[in-house]
Amino acid sequence: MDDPLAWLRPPCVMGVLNVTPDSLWGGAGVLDPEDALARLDRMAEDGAAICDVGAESTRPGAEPVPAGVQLERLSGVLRALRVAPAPLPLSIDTSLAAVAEAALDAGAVLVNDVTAGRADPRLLPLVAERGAAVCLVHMRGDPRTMQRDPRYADVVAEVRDHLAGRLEAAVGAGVPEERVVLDPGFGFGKRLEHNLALLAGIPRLAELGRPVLVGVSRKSMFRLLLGREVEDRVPASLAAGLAAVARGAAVLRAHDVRETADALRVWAAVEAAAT
Ligand code: HH2
Repeated sequence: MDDPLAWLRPPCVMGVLNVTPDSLWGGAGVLDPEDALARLDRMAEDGAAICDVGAESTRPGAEPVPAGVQLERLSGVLRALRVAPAPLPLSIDTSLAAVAEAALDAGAVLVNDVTAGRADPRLLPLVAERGAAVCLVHMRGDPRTMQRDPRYADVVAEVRDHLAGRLEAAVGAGVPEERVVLDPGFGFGKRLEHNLALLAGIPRLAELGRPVLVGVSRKSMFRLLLGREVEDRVPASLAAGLAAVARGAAVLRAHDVRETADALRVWAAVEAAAT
């Protein structure tokens, strides 16, 4: 495969397409191929650099979804890609090699694994073998347990050390360092104060030398900070995303692609005027 991170021009947007019945926000349910393509077209038009397709909710308390069920949910998207190439690069949000493999077969360039290769030992070798890229995410425990009283002495140092270790594991499995993106995993085993410290600490995470991806879109940290419910969290998501980009984040994972892309364009225009 050509450079699987060629789409990554910081700062840019990773749009979210959840083919799930139970996601945090905007779960599309199972899509038929036509609807899938329409969603992808819209996301490309709205300004996403890549689309992250997921068939398993990883919200706090969610149960793991077996590979067979994930593949069934993805079948419409995968069938659509057999008929027409996707209008933008695709990422697959999964921890299971069998699901990642089907998406890579259909042309995905990135595997977004919230367990950073810990859930399925075959995942990182698969990424290496296929010349794909991988997003390694920090998570405490698993979605069922991660929000049970998470504690850190220094959350930024602990997340950075964990990501450094997972980066080493990926390289050990044969994934070139240049194909790795790192993500501190907002909401994955963190309290509000941890999420805020990680946003502020992005420069220390960027010291690892890899692009930092930030997924704060509509997360419950905004209920804790502002009292806003999920349907009312767009302004908060944009503000947190811009704060992250101002500190060096390269990619914003977002449900609201148009709004996020607009915010980034304004930010980039101001940056350009300043130099
Ligand atoms: N957050 C979610 C899912 N995948 N991947 C990365 N790299 N970073 C994230 O922060 C991240 C992620 C959870 O959000 P969402 O997909 O909207 O919800 P759900 O897991 O319920 O489908």
